[in-house]
Amino acid sequence: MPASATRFRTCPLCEATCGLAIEVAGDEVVSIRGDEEDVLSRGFICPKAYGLKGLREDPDRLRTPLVRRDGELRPASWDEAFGEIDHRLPAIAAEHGRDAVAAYVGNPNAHNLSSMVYLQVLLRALGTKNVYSASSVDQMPKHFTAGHMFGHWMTVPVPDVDRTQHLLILGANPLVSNGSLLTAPDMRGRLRRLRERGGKLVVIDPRRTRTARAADEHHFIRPGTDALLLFAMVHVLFDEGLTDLGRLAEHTRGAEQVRELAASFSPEAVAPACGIPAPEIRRLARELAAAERAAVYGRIGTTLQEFGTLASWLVDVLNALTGNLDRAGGALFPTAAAGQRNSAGEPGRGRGVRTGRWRSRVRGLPEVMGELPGSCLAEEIETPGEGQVRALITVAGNPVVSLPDAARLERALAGLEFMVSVDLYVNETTRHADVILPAPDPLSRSHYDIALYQFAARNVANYSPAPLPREDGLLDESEVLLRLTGIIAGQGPDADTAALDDMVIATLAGRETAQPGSPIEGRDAGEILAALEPRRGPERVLDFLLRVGAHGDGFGARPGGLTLARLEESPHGIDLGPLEEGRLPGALRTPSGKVELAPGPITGDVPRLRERLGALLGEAGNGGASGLVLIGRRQLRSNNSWMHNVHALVKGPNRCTALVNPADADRLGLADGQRARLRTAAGEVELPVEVSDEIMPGVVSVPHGWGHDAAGARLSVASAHPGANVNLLADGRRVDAPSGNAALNGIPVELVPA
Ligand SMILES: Nc1nc2c(c(=O)[nH]1)N[C@H]1C(S)=C(S)[C@@H](COP(=O)(O)OP(=O)(O)OC[C@H]3O[C@@H](n4cnc5c(=O)[nH]c(N)nc54)[C@H](O)[C@@H]3O)O[C@H]1N2
Ligand SMILES: Nc1nc2c(c(=O)[nH]1)N[C@H]1C(S)=C(S)[C@@H](COP(=O)(O)OP(=O)(O)OC[C@H]3O[C@@H](n4cnc5c(=O)[nH]c(N)nc54)[C@H](O)[C@@H]3O)O[C@H]1N2
Ligand code: SF4
Ligand SMILES: [Mo]
Repeated sequence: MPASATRFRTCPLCEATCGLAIEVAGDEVVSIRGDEEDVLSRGFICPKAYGLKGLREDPDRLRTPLVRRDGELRPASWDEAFGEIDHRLPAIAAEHGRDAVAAYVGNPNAHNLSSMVYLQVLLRALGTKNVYSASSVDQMPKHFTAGHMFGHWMTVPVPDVDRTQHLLILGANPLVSNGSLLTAPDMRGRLRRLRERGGKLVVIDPRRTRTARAADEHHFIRPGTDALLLFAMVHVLFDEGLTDLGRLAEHTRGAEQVRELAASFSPEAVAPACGIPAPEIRRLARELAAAERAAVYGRIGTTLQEFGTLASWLVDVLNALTGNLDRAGGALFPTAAAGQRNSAGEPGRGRGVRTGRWRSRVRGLPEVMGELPGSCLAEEIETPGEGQVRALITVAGNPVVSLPDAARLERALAGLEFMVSVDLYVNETTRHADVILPAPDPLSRSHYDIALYQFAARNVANYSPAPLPREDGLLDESEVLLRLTGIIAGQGPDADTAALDDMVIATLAGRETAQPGSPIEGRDAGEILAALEPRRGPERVLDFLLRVGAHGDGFGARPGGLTLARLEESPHGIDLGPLEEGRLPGALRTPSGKVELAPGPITGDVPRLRERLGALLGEAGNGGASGLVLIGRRQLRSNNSWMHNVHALVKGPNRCTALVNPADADRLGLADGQRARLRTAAGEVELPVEVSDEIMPGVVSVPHGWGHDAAGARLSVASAHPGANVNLLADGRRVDAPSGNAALNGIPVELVPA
């Protein structure tokens, strides 16, 4: 038995970025605990962390490339795999144009340093309009509203949970999800401390979730009506003279327009549609306004729905109108140490954002943030004509389970001319690939959370080297992505990836030295590159990003500032302090130099909301033929679709159930545990019913990420607990109009005994 050692590593599984203390012996994981000294998580972890051991040891996890031969995915060498890609992919782009090759990039890329750095390089080389990602089945409305209100997609306000006295949460369950667009490990502890210091927690959710149970107050809301509720709260603020923009008044435009727009959404007008009585709505608004420091926070329930943009906008409008935006204890803008693109350039003003620079070919949905909505992917593959998608690259994504129109997407993938996937597994999606390139397991790669620290409730920086060696035969994902880039750039399967890597850093350094306001503005790029020696790969880029970042040493300009070397000496991370208030107007990049409270691309969707309000009020019941609407939920031991092959995380009772209120169960003749069929025009699934009054009458909740019974997938553990793919029920035409984000919550469904 080799001697054991403890290695510290940030958990890459969710947005909480907890510090892990991993005891290793040789190449083996002995145990995984929380790192008590981690500057952000202080020892907190959830049960998923231990799943990293199972993931490392999983015999189903890919350890060699696979290439399809005679219809079958067979083990192959890297040379064969890249050779096959080189043989087939560039030819498709050459014959049919660049847009014929699409890319879908999934959620785990956000937790992967190599992909954060090199995926953009690959996508740029592809030069296709058909870029898709998990963002459009997730947080795109947040980017859309941040972009139009503050001038940059990433300028998303984060609730200051550690200092607020009043937190209003809509459509989020951080006690289970561990927070999203809110990197704050141990939300249970943080929310408990909020209440201990006399603060109040209010939760608005169609389900009495764990978070709702830990709150002072919980209200059921009819799915998809958050924008109505929030509008009514805005209405009350104006109606009762409770608005107070405070310091931001002179840096804000459009408040008057917001008042006019809110005029028709009185609490009395929206109450019957939302299911929350008008006096309660008035009280919610008054208490928010009266609180000394308050924050409104909305997540998946408010974004993955038909009015995601309006709901996300109104969350920030409420924060602004109550004087809580950019104020300690309110909603603040983090100052991430690396890669914070929203604070580049001259402070206070900028070019703002543009959407719709191109449109999807079939449905004409606008591009947002350089990508098209995932809801369009199936039709872009299936619909013949110029610009049809004929080849697809997926990196760390499982669109067959994550996107709407799952059945149609399966058919579409099966009909592609060529498909390449970079993944850990042969799963529901990658089983359609012609070549699968394996990624190393998370514990054999280094980590720095470039993405999630942009949304952290405290400014921190933490780098961890790989705790364990990479298994023989696997490549770092940076190498995989650069070789793919080489192929696409016409350099063949053996491109000089070291030279490509040199180009990546030289480009970054060149751009930064030309950037007004940068700490290295006007410096010689060659001198900067020399200072990064002898680092290579993702670490070289990370060192660069840290040093030019807000807390960096500016390559000598700010002695004592952050460098990667300093982080290497700090295995538990470096605490950079609480979020700062007063970042506005400096952090703004709008052309006006103001916070735009009523941007046209957002307010243009208000008439659609008004129409919906009319329809809801006119309707006798709600939902589909059974009077039901479908929503999702997350579960502690799941991670979207991909940790279900780890036995420790899936053992026990079937979790993929339909939660139904007793009143609905009675009405439909369903008993707890009975199997039932959920049906929409898009598809049908069968699953057991769980009867509980924690779910609002008229609503049924089913978790996503299941449905692991696909032929040809290689998931021996998951296939024994398959569950059903809830996105078989989702119609891809239901989207949030402005952002194109899918509306996977609030789907009218029919529920019948099986
Ligand atoms: N354990 C675990 N943690 C995860 C994940 C996981 O799969 N498992 N996934 C990670 C990812 S990718 C993300 S994006 C985050 C998401 O993090 P959260 O947003 O906190 O995720 P959910 O638990 O899905 O919470 C969404 C809540 O919205 C409610 N809801 C549904 N429709 C509506 C509506 O119309 N209005 C309102 N007000 N509420 C509604 C649901 O009942 C649910 O309680 O979680 C991350 N963390
Ligand atoms: N109905 C419904 N649908 C939803 C949601 C919902 O709430 N309801 N939530 C949506 C949300 S918020 C999200 S984020 C999406 C997630 O959607 P996706 O990102 O498409 O799916 P994941 O389940 O996260 O799958 C990730 C894939 O990455 C692979 N992987 C993991 N780590 C690595 C790695 O380091 N490298 C590589 N190359 N591969 C890796 C896994 O094996 C898996 O195949 O699902 C969305 N879909
Ligand atoms: S909460 Fe998220 S980051 Fe923390 S241990 Fe669990 S999965 Fe990992
Ligand atoms: Mo997500």
